Parts: sequence; C-alpha cells; structure tokens
Amino acid sequence: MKKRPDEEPDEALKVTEPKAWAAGVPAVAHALEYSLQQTSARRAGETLLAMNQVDGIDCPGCAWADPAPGRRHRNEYCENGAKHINDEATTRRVTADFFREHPVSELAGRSDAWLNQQGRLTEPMVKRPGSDFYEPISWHDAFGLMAEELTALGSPDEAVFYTSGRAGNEAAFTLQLFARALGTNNLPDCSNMCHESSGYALHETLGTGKGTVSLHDLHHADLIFLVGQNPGSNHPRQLSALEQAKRNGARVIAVNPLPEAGLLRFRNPQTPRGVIGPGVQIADRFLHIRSGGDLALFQGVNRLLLEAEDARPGEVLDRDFIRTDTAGFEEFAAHVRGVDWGDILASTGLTREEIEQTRDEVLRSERVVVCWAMGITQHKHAVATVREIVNFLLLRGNVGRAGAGACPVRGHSNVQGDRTMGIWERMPESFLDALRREFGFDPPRAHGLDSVNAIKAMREGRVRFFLGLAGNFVRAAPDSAVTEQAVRRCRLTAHISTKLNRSHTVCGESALILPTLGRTERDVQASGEQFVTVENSMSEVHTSRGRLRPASPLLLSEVAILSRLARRTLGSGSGIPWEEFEADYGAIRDRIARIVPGLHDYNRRVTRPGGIQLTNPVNEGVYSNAAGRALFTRNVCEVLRVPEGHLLLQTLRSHDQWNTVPYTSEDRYRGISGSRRVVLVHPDDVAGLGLVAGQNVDLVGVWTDAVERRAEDFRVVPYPTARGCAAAYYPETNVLAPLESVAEKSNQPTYKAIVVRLEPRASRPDGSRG
Ligand SMILES: Nc1nc2c(c(=O)[nH]1)N[C@H]1C(S)=C(S)[C@@H](COP(=O)(O)OP(=O)(O)OC[C@H]3O[C@@H](n4cnc5c(=O)[nH]c(N)nc54)[C@H](O)[C@@H]3O)O[C@H]1N2
Ligand SMILES: Nc1nc2c(c(=O)[nH]1)N[C@H]1C(S)=C(S)[C@@H](COP(=O)(O)OP(=O)(O)OC[C@H]3O[C@@H](n4cnc5c(=O)[nH]c(N)nc54)[C@H](O)[C@@H]3O)O[C@H]1N2
Ligand SMILES: [Mo]
Repeated sequence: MKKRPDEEPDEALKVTEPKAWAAGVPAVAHALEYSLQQTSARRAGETLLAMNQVDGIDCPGCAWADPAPGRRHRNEYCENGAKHINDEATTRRVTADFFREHPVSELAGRSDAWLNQQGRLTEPMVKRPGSDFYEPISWHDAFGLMAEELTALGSPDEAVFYTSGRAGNEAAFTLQLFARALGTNNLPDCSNMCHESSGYALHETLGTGKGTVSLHDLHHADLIFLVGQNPGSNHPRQLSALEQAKRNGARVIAVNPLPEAGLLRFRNPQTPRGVIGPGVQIADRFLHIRSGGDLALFQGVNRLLLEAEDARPGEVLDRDFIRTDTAGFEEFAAHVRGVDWGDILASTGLTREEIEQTRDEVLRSERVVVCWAMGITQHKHAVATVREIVNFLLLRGNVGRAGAGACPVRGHSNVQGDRTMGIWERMPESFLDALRREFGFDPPRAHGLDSVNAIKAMREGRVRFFLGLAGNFVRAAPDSAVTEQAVRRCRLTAHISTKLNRSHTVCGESALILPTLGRTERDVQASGEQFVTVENSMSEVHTSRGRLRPASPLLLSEVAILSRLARRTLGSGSGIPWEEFEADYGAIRDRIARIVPGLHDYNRRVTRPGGIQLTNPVNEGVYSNAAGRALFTRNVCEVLRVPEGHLLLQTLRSHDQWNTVPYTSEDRYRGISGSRRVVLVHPDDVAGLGLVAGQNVDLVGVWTDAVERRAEDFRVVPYPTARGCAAAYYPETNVLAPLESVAEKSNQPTYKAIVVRLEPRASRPDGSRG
C-alpha cells in the first residue's frame, strides 16, 4: 500500500488519563532525553545555559518575554524550548549524498517527523525542471538562477516572499526592503495564519496591533483570563508568570473546550517547591466552552456588567475612562443589551450561572488581563471576538493602566518583530513614506498578497516565483491538496531553511534549498562577529547571539543570502548598500533606527541589558486609529450550528511538536502516545455517533463546495472535550481546512472550526484496516 505522506512509524497507540498538572521533573527529564538524542551533552549544555540570558541566545521556542535582567533563572528555558533549540543544534546532517539517494518523489512521501529527523541542511541544492533529484549548486549559481527568474517576470507582483516568525529583525528588514525595491508588497507571513485576527481587531479598536501588557502587569493583575491557549505546551514560561501572579493574589479563569494540564496546575521545575511539592493551582475557574463560543461568552459578561451598572449606577463601569478615552459606547450598550440569552448559552455550552460567576469575579477585580491565542484567532468570528474582548476591557477601564490590558500571546519567537520591520502585505503609508525618504525609491502602494491570497494566485498561475524565509509554507497552509497543487505551478520555489521539510519536496518546476545559520550558531561577517535582534510578545527588543560552530562551512546567514540575492537582482545601482548590510548588521540597524518609531539609537540601546522596551501608545492614552479613541464595537453573535451527526473539529498542537514539525508521537499531558493519528471526541458523542473507543475512522470535511476533503485512518479517543467539539493534530489535518474558510476581515484560515463527519473504515477481508 502506498504510504501516506504523514504516516508515523508503526508504534501502537497508547491512551492514558490526561494529566492534571504540567511541568515539574518529568518535563526536565523529557527535554534532556530529546536533546541528547539530537546532540552531545556538551553542545546541549552550551545552548541551554545561554538561552534567554543577557547577551545569550533568544529561545526560538516561543515569543514569551524574559524576566528583567538580574531576575532571570540560571535555567531560563522550558522543556519545549530545550527540545526546540536542540532540534536545531542537532549533530545529524543532510548532505549531497542524501539527496543522491532520495529522489524528490520519494521524499514527498515521507512524514514531517522523518524529514526533520534527517538533520541540518548543509549545502545549497537545486532541483532542475524535469528532474526528480536535488543536486548541489554553488551559491553564485543559486543567486544567478533566482535573479534570472525575477528579472524575467512580467511584473514584480508575480513574485511572493513568505516569512516565518523565526527570522530575526535584520533579515526581515532586508527581505521587505528587497521586495519593495523590486516593486511588490507580496509579503505574506505566518502571522496571516496566526494572530492576524488579533492584529486586525486591535488596530481597529485601539490603534495598535500589539498587546498592551508587560510581564509586570501580569504579575500584578487581580484577574487573568486564559482564553483559547495551551500554555503548558506552547508557552510554558508563561506558567512561571502565572505562578508569580497567583502568589501576588491573582485569580485565573481558563476558557477552553479542553481541560489542558497547564491550565490546571503547575509544578515549577526551577524551584524546589515545584519539584517536590504539589505545585500551584493555575485556574480558579475553568469554563468548558464550546469551540467558537467566546464571542458569546464575552457578550454575556458585558451584558451582565451593564445590568450591574444599572443596579448600582457609577459603581461598575469606569465612566470617566469611557467618557475621555472611548467612542461608540451607547451603540455598543444598546446592542449588547439586546443579545439573546438563548444564543449565548447555545453558543458557549455554558450555564447562565457560570457566566454570572464570571461577572462576579470581574466585579471583585480592580485590574484584569485577558490572554489569548489560536483558540480565538482561528475562527470565522475571530475579529469580532477580539473586538468583544476589547469591549470587555474598556468597560472597566482595563486598558492603558498597570496590571491590566490585552495580551495576545504570540507564537513564533520573532513574529511580532518581523511585522515591526515591515513584513506585512499592507504596511501603513507612514512606513512606506519613511522607506522612500531613507532609500530614495518609491515603494509600491497597492496591498500585496497575504498567505491565503498567495495560494489562490498561485492556483491561477499568477505567481511564478516563491521565496520562503524560514518556515514550511506548504504544510502550514490550509487545504493541503489545493496548496500543493498551487505551489507546483510556480516556475521556481526557493527556501531559506535550517531543516528539511515538506515545502522542499512539494515544489515548483525548479527548486532551491538555501541552507542557513540557525540562531544557535556563531555568525561571522566581514566586520566581525554579528548578533541579531528580536522582539517578544511584550514588545521588548533585544539581542540574540549564537555560540555554536555552524552546522556546515557552506552555510550563509539569512542576511547574507538576502543581501546577495538583492544585489544580484537589482544590481549595485539600486542605491541600497547591500554589501555593507551583509558585512555589518549594525548598518541595517542604523537604517531601521531612522524608519521605525521607537527604535532611534537602535545599536546602542539594544545592547544594554534587557534591550529596548517599545512603548505601546495605548499605555500613554494615545489611540492611533481613525477615531483617535478606543472604540466600542457592535458584534453580531452567530451560533455555529453543526449538522446532525457531525462535529466541529479543531486542529491543534501536541506537546511534542513545533508547528509543522512533530518531534515524537507523544502528547504526554493529554495521555496519548504512539500515534498522532487520533481524534479526541467527547465520550457521549462517541456513543451518540455509534462509534467505539479505538475505532479507525476517516475524518471527512464538509464545506459548501462539492470537494471531498478526507484525512484517512484516525483512531477515536474518548476525551473530556466540550460536547460536539473534536480535536486532532495539525498538520496532518490541514487537508481538511478549506482554503475559502477564513475569518471575516482578517482572512485567517479557520483551523479551529472545521465541520467533519467521522466515517468508520471498513475492515478488510484479511482483518487489517483498509
Ligand atoms: N512547544 C511548542 N510551542 C509553541 C508552538 C508549538 O508548535 N510547539 N507553536 C508556537 C506558535 S506559532 C503559536 S501560534 C502558539 C500557539 O499556541 P496555542 O494557541 O496554545 O496553540 P494550539 O495548540 O493551537 O492550541 C489552541 C488552544 O485553544 C483551545 N481552543 C480551540 N478552540 C477554542 C475555542 O473556540 N475557544 C477557546 N476558548 N479555546 C479554544 C484548544 O483547546 C487549545 O488549548 O504556540 C507557539 N509555541
Ligand atoms: N491546521 C492548522 N494549521 C496551522 C495552525 C494551526 O493551529 N492549525 N497554526 C498556524 C500558525 S499559528 C503558524 S505560526 C504557522 C506556522 O508556519 P511556519 O512558520 O511556516 O512553519 P514552521 O513549522 O514553524 O516552520 C518550520 C521550518 O522552519 C525552518 N526553520 C527553523 N528555524 C529556522 C531559522 O532559524 N531560519 C530559517 N531560515 N529557517 C528556520 C525549518 O526548515 C523548519 O522545517 O502554521 C499555521 N498552520
Ligand atoms: Mo503561530
């Protein structure tokens, strides 16, 4: 039988009870186990001790902020950061011999985990038209090939430049400068699939795309909402901040269709108490919400707050703040007073009492923070939901003051920085004007393609050239079959990568692998050793300096690759000193300093311990939107109804994966091991659908088009998820997410709300499953 591309090694599925707490000793042991499979004890030690230290390596694992210098733990990393960094520091290598042995068609049949496990890419490779093999190519010829394709385009808009949030600020700035000097704003990024909905709603309502809280705010909040995020696996260092907040008396309300271990209890492995004690209870209340019910929840709470104000005028709402800082209150209030309780309860799956208790928690709290991630942003009503969260914060003036605010928890370690550097298909005019002043060319003004629209354009043959700066576009994108077909229509696809992934195997007519230095590695250029800079979830910009010897002498840094490509394509007459940029990243930062507000004197300030804290204008009472005020908005609550016999499927991360790259098939906290092809279903739904635990089923997507989307052969695992809501891992299920199913306004794929039916797989006559 032909192998599925994402088939896992044949281990038996084992299911145990989900865990009720996260981290502690097993987490540390687990991190070391994976790290030592990848690299030597000495290298693992070297990377881990430098992680998140002043002048050390910024952990590529997530975007959570580091404590202030002096308050950092000697081991300022988490289990998953450790796995992630040693996955990069691995001593395994992919060489030219490897590609001689494995044709591209064979590699396209390998699992994501297998591809990643082959190790670090070591030299530039090319796949020529008609060939089924990658072969070595010199850097000189690789740049020549790309420059030739780019100059032959009918229009610069036939090129697409994708960025994943791993890229540092200097590389991101260089890439967007090149794209715009070439003449296109086609700069899609992983953020289009990640926090685009947050950015859209926050820009509109508060005039900023970024979160408004610092670690200090979180430590001093009275009440923290954790909505649609799984910090135990995806932002483990957030648990330390929550532990601290709880010590200071904070209460926590977790809102999730899954009772994730990290939401319940945390045993901090950095403290003796956490290692041997029972740990800290994280959530004081757990709202077991239905997928997509968060808009209704916040509307319900907002309505109850308005009614509380009616009963005790002047005591509930922050009337002064509403008068001086906001607009649209009356229209919003009239609308929310009219929302139907039946809809709220149907949408959330919660009881009226639970929502009233939530209101009471809010009324007892002076300072409230709302944290959220993909459980909010990857829904049809994601923008409306974030807008409603903003309404909620504004009602009691929980914006722009200490201990309170909005905290969209970012994913990739520098996804926020990349946006600050201009990676966005629709950067504001002020940024483009600044580029023109600085470099003397007029950047294109028409908006470019985002991730979803880039795929549509490829499908229609309107894109000929694709360059990926980090990431795994083919696998991260929705509708795998559609995306793969679209990408194959490009004339040339090129990827600046550290590790092998599916985007190298599903490629254009010609394809290039451009191997690059990772963040752990020493980066030496003509002017000496370089560092890069990154910005975390809390707008702190700081340095990251690699320590290890590069995986191969043939690697170039991301900045070197982009500068040379730009020089080769645009020639030296472009007036941009690409060569100087490559020789000294400080020269890039000098330019950034003159373009990006808040980064003046960048080179000097960023090297101070702790780096630069960019101020969010909201915290100074400045709203940079059209109204010049914080906006209350009216949002229509639509109950997501799923046809009889169907489930609403969310696609999410296991504990042992980093985005498109599964490390192992373990999901320790959820009690699942041995296979990733599982679908978690409420026990009553399992019974109601006539299924049994462990049964093999296909997941069949149902969408308004007639296309059948099928993910084959999953095992049913009864699990305490909300009724009607199933869960399965990404990226194996991306095949089910229709390209056209996007969040309103932000165009973000709705990865957390896919309507599916579970189709039992017929047994074969020989007893095996078909
Ligand atoms: N170890 C590790 N760390 C990572 C990553 C990784 O893959 N591995 N990825 C990084 C990236 S890029 C990102 S964006 C973040 C992602 O961080 P998360 O957003 O935590 O990631 P997901 O696994 O997508 O989990 C979504 C959570 O939302 C819940 N959820 C789903 N639908 C709903 C809903 O409708 N309402 C509510 N209230 N909750 C819902 C799910 O049950 C789950 O707990 O993590 C970053 N950090
Ligand atoms: N179904 C579903 N799909 C999703 C999501 C979901 O929740 N469900 N989440 C979405 C989200 S939030 C995101 S952010 C995207 C992630 O999408 P991407 O960011 O595109 O994907 P990653 O898996 O992070 O990319 C991994 C690859 O990055 C390369 N890489 C790693 N480090 C470096 C480096 O330092 N430099 C360079 N040049 N390359 C490097 C390696 O080659 C590795 O194979 O996926 C999205 N897709
Ligand atoms: Mo993300």
